[in-house]
Amino acid sequence: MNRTLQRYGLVGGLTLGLMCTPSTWADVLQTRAVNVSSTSISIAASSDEPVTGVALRVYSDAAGINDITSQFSVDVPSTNVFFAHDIGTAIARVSGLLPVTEYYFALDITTASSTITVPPSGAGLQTSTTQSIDKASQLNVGDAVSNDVVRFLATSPGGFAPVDGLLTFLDIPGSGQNSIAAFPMSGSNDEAALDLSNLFDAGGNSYEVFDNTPLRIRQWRGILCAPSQQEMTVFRRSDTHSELPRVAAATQATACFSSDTVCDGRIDVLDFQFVLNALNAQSDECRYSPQTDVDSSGLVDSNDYAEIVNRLGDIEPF
Ligand SMILES: [Ca+2]
Ligand SMILES: [Ca+2]
Repeated sequence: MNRTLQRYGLVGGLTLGLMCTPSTWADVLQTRAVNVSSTSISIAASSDEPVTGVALRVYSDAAGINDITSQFSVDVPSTNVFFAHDIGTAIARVSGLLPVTEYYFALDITTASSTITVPPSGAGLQTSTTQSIDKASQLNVGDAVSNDVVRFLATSPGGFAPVDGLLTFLDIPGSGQNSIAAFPMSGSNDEAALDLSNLFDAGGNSYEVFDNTPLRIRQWRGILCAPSQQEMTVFRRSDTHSELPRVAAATQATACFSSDTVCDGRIDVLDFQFVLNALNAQSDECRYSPQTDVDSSGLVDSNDYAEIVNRLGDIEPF
């Protein structure tokens, strides 16, 4: 059960955190390796204070002894994203890496009050392994890459106001793949565009996202939410896409059946657990995810349980 819950991100998972509240120092709430290609890896981070500086260090060893940062190009794309550092979200990227190679990372996040290194000294470094092939070369051989681009709105808790700087992640539960991550595009009505063509399978090939595949979308809200509540999770399904033309379509993705809150095609205790985690959350609170409000009443309560209980054991098609 715990393993299954972790798969869907419903209990503590792959996050690194410094939970030392109350504190006059900044806390780096989470880091996550994202947007992994054959030559680059990005590390996303969130802080509970506005970010004034980001430095990424790359190591060849898990102990953090052999610093190889100078061999590569490091930049901080979030510097150019309006409001990102102001709300405590950041992405640092290292390019020029070798394919199929494991690298180790430490991130220095500077705020007005302190500089925090993540992971902290003595803890295992964040690690990620590059993919085996270059996406561009794959495109050149004429393969149809028709996975779509999922657009997702970045709004403040409650969904009332668009917020630049919210960091949106997308992955496929159970695939074991890194998330793809994006900030809202400028001039896009505050939507993040998440290109499913940037998902890779275990062999380093483009991950073919079939129609109706469950997609997990998470958002980091930085200083807008309390540390324990800053990640919001929703689930969607990939839309039907056509193999031709070989151009990805931008889509909002498909909502999941309301009682199937974790969108795995069956109504079971997982769906119940997801709702339980958000019990009593109102739509303007950080704990609230529209996914857990089964009846869309604006409050997560026993009525939402009842919706699930009424369908318990049902499997697709609902
Ligand atoms: Ca389910
Ligand atoms: Ca409700």
